[in-house]
Amino acid sequence: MLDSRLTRRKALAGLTALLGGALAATGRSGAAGTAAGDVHEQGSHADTQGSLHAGFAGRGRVDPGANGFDPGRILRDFDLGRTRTLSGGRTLREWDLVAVDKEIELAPGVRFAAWTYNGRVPGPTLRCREGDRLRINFLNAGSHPHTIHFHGIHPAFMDGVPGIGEELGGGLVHPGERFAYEFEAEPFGLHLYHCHAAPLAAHIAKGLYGAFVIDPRDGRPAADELVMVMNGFDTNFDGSNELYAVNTVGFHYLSEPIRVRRGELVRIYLVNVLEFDQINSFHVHANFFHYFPTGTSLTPVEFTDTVIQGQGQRGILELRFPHTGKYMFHAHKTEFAELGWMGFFEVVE
Ligand SMILES: [Cu+2]
Repeated sequence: MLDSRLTRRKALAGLTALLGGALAATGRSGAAGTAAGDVHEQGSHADTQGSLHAGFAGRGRVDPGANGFDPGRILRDFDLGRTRTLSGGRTLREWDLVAVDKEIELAPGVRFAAWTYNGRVPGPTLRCREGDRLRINFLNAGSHPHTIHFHGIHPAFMDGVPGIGEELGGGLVHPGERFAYEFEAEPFGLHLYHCHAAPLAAHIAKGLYGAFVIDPRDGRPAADELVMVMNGFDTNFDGSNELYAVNTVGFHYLSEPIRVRRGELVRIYLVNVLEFDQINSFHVHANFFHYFPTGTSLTPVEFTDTVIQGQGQRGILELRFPHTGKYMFHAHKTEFAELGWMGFFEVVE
């Protein structure tokens, strides 16, 4: 269950200690020392750093089997749905999404009563091609009314907003009810979907969201493609987040770095669904990337190493790593980084 006693500060101290453990386990004790220094400054248990490490080390790691999803796999898990060709040659692409309540583990020992699409947070990364006909069969098997609101271009009654299109079965979908969202895939780019039931912040913060990729008709250049949904969790219902992450599990990519190949094009689909905080950011060390806001143009607008996104903003990053080794990536809002939103790329030959 939720640990209502987990305050933001306690989370910081505990997770920073966890970070130390994770880094020590991968032989990066120098960075762990830096983290311990932060604990020191927060007036926490710096003199018991060793025992804190031992305490968290004893709790082990988040078990992907128990959670039912693995951030290491979510990265490259694109759900293309079921397809068939309609008369006229068009593709109908179809998915089944089920809203279910589910307790998940966000960091070792930190549990959260989430609301999920298909039992995972973020929900499946839905991927299609510009011009496809899309059908999303939604079943609400959760305990509260929900919807699926897609970003993109579509008619009002397919918008997943309470009160709109309810005479046609749309709008709010009550527990036990179904609705099929159907619309064209447009425009190409990187979008998202999320529940739009009220109170909106609560329904999003509980975990009802996912990435939605519409490929251009002619595709994009071949690349190692990664989905990163930047999120956070209010574990004590105080209206602010106690833990930040990419793809839900704090520090996951610190202990299990994302392996990429030297010189290969890496394409990151970066989505910010963070509630309660006004901005989020992504920074990569020792490298620069081309940035395509919302992915709606094939021409990048920026060559940078840091990008800021407000809630609901997203963009595509393209980069190559010229050197092997381990490179950090993290929110450049350092508080978020220290509360879980940091990781490593491990560049190999
Ligand atoms: Cu909802």
